[in-house]
Amino acid sequence: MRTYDTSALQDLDHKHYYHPFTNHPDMWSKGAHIITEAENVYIYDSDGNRYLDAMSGLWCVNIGYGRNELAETAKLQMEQLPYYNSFFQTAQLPAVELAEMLASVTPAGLNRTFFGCSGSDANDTIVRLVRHFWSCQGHPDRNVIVSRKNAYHGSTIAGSSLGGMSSMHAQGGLPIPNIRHINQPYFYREGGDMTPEEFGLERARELEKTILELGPDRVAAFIGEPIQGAGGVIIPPDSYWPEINRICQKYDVLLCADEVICGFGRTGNWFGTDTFGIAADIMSMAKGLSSGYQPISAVVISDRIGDVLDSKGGEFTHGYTYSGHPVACAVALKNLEIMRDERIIETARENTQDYLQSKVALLNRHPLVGEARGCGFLGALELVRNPATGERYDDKGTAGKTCRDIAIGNGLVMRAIGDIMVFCPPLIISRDQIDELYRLILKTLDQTQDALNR
Ligand code: PXG
Repeated sequence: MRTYDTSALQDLDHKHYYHPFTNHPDMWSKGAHIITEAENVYIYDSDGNRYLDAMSGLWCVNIGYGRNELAETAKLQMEQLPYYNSFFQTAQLPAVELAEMLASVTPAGLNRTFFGCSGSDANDTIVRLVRHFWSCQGHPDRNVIVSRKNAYHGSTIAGSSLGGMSSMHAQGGLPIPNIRHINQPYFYREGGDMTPEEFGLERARELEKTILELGPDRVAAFIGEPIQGAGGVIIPPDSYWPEINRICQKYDVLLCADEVICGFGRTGNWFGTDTFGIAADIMSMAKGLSSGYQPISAVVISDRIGDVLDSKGGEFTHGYTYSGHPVACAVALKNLEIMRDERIIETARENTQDYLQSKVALLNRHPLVGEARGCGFLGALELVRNPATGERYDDKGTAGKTCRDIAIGNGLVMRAIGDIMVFCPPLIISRDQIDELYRLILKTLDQTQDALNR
């Protein structure tokens, strides 16, 4: 493995690079961790160290690293047409083909796609699109979007407003008006004495209460991640999504599924909406759409919405220079062709998903773990001082940070969300690699507990 002058790179980084979601002084005390290469489920740093990347980059490299067909596709597309736009009645081949592919893999009735470059901008598009949908039918006041606390829908102004992260709202004067946040279906911490079923219904019915409080003629849409990813892999009880479906249908509130993490196999099916039976009118997607090989996002809309926009919407005054970028679309299309032709999602579901989840279940026995939960290729561990009571070590996320740093030292990338450790390996992870992941997690938990008790 090639190595680099790490400290020289870290100096340059320190001087010139302002990072996303980073406490810079904290990072500088050890130096940025510089990643230089990747293959399959492994990444390598500038010193040549290897890590099992149980985060798939940032929840996105679903088909794994090193698929040269994607590089080849990008090269050919750059040679043929590196850029053209989709504004003002033009289109490019890869965008048209990708839109058709998305119609074929998404649920019936979702057949048209608007392209962007990130999950955040996809959700911005949703805000403008659903408000325009109601406005062009004579309901400009039907503009409230209901979301959840602790949801993550991106980092742009509208994306972070939709999101329910209080630390994000604290910066930049957010949220924007007419976004309402209801409680999340987080059973482990908020379920109290209820059964999961009862709790799921109760949390879903907060949507109904909010609709009735505002008046159904004010509520444009509800948005939710099938499973909240960045919120800590919050898996709703089975009763939750059917009740949300019922409520949205009853009050004609558009149901928007944020599939940015859950899409493209992460929950064991093509989409989280398939896994949970969500009757979505709109889906936003990014990440696994190109397995992270190119920045691209998509908003797929129902035929009903498309028909209204066609007949009443006039020009949609929204778009990005790189909407439908030919290189990004070509790479995403190739990624989806590989997923479809190699049956990556189905094979993972049949061969490795249950095996991975059986290991997750075993982690419930570890004395540092209050709850280990998972779904498909997502896992989460609630780190606690006392598993019987769920008591945390502190409210500063010390256990999570300690665990993450120890994991890195052990050659494992997991993410700490407060004291919840999360992981989401590439779908192509093998059984042997799952064994390796499990061993590394156990070793890391043991060492973390020692460090915390010291
Ligand atoms: N929706 C969801 C559900 C996401 O997880 C976005 C939208 C925004 O996508 P872009 O491409 O604009 O980043 C995301 C992104 C984390 C973390 O803390 C998660 C994301 C991004 C960065 C960090 O785990 N998810």
